[in-house]
Amino acid sequence: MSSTSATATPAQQPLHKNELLKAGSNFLRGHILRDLADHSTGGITEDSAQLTKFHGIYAQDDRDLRNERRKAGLEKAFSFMARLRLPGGVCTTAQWLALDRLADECANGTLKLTTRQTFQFHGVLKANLWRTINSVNRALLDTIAACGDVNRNVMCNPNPERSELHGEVYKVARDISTHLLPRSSAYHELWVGDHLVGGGEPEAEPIYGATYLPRKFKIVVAVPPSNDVDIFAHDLGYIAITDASGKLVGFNVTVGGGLGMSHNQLETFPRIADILGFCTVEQAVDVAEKVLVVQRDYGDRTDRKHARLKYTIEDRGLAWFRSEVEARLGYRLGAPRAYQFTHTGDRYGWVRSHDGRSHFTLYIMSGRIRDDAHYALKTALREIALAHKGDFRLTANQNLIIANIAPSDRPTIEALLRKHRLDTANDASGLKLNAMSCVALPTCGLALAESERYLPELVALLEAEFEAAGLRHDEVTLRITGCPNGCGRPYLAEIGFVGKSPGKYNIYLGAAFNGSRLNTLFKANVPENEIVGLLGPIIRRYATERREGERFGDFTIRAGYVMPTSTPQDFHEAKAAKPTAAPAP
Ligand code: SRM
Ligand code: SF4
Repeated sequence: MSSTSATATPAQQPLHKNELLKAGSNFLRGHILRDLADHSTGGITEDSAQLTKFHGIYAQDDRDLRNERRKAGLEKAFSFMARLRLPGGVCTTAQWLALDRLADECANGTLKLTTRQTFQFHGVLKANLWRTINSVNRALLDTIAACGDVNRNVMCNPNPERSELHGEVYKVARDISTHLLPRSSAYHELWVGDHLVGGGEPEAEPIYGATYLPRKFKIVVAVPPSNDVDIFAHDLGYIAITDASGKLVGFNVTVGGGLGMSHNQLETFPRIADILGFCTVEQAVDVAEKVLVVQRDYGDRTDRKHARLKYTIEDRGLAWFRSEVEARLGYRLGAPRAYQFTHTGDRYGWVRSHDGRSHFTLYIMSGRIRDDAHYALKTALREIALAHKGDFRLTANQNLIIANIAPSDRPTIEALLRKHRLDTANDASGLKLNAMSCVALPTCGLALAESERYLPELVALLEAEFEAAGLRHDEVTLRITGCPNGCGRPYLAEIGFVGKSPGKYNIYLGAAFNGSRLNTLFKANVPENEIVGLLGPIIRRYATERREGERFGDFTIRAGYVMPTSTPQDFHEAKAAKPTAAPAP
């Protein structure tokens, strides 16, 4: 496969303006300080908005209020989103309580668990921004490099039931995250202390250089058989390989995954990562650095829509990429080892690890933690954090694990779960428990349609169809996003919805339940009120015609509703093979 923009030589094109901005920013300072001090507006300049991303901060506005404020001659209702760096999604109860308080005091009263195992605050006003970031740091957490053209939060399977193995892979995730942090002291200077750190001597970024990466860079660690981190969607991935005794011996390394695309722009496409080779545990950090450095040097800095590692590999080939990485490593990667993924979802409810500790995984729709009239989730989790002596783990599916509960403490946690009706939160349909959405409206500036706010209705509509077909407890992955950027990883869902315009979605079918195959466009531009009419008959046929153990995504391919994606272009065109034919027995 080759993308059309590969024919243009990046070297002949002018650099993207963000490259000049980064180069001239004095290692990510720019005019952020000046813009924060400007009380004449609730926003910041466009240049500062690009640079604050490297500090984990996004400038946003409330899109629900845009029209009304424009008519009233007011500036947009500006606020900020702040995203934490939380390798492996692990945090303490004290940290939870600090974030819970900050959400009320400085943000919109909610905490958002993301698809990449971390927290976001939404609705932080400019006047509260410094206090928010500073307080996060006082809780011994940070927001460094949570966004921007750098390595982002490193994900890792939370796997509490295999605590020893988790300890080993979690350490690798943390080590990679720490090693790839920007070295600029700008973050601490701006948000943590009130003076220059280290006397303001000239700085250097030994790994990144002054212009950092061409684009964002994402790393994950998966522990088979769970592919909860969706390893094939990320720039760089590590598949944990264990020996017969369950001890970690190394990783299969994956490269070149990524999901973002733009509607109808054939040169943009989601891509499943390739397996590059095998590395030992000791080599993992070095491999991360060298993979990142090759992308730093060869990634496209002229066109941000073509700047992710997936395009570098697509254009130049995996063999070329491997030789560049190995040349920098000074050794060859090993041959990939056998592994098997069975699912991408979380395992809900109670599990117990060998050390006798218990862990409770709780379904949280869209990862949004708030109190409303019917469900005081935020209060409940605060009470649990006050009583809990273990830790919390955020999952890559926007859910939460109350982890490491000692046998003697379990009755207390069980009582709190019961008191707040969280013990029944997991009694949902197989569809709901495997459903995810991105944020979209009103905070996301790129949303073309609703996502988080539409998910409850969408799930209820399709749940009714599955239930009527006798499939209430069947696990089927459903994901929706408000635009094609792919934040809820919709192209890896058996049923994917991608916002096209208000109230209209592209529907994608046919991804593998274990996250190893992308789905394909089934129908474009479907209005909300036509979704059930289109999917209902497929669900009913699945109930009666599926083979033993056949997953919904596999069935939609066998039954001819979609053909598997084999070229990037496939992704943009709906090509049903034989939509009405009965599948072969
Ligand atoms: Fe994302 C941009 C939210 C995971 C691909 N993403 C955004 C922004 C910051 C919008 C913007 O640029 O103005 C969204 C903020 C919305 C808001 O109000 O909070 C946003 N992305 C999210 C989160 C919060 C979705 C969620 O509901 O959980 C996820 C935060 C992850 C984190 O903690 O770091 C989130 N974003 C993802 C993922 C999934 C993943 O990484 O596992 C993807 C697809 C994988 C990938 O990167 O290819 C993803 N986000 C994008 C893209 C497209 C990138 C591309 O290569 O084309 C954008 C747009 C961009 O970067 O220009 C984007
Ligand atoms: Fe926003 Fe699009 Fe990401 Fe959803 S997928 S959060 S609409 S950028």
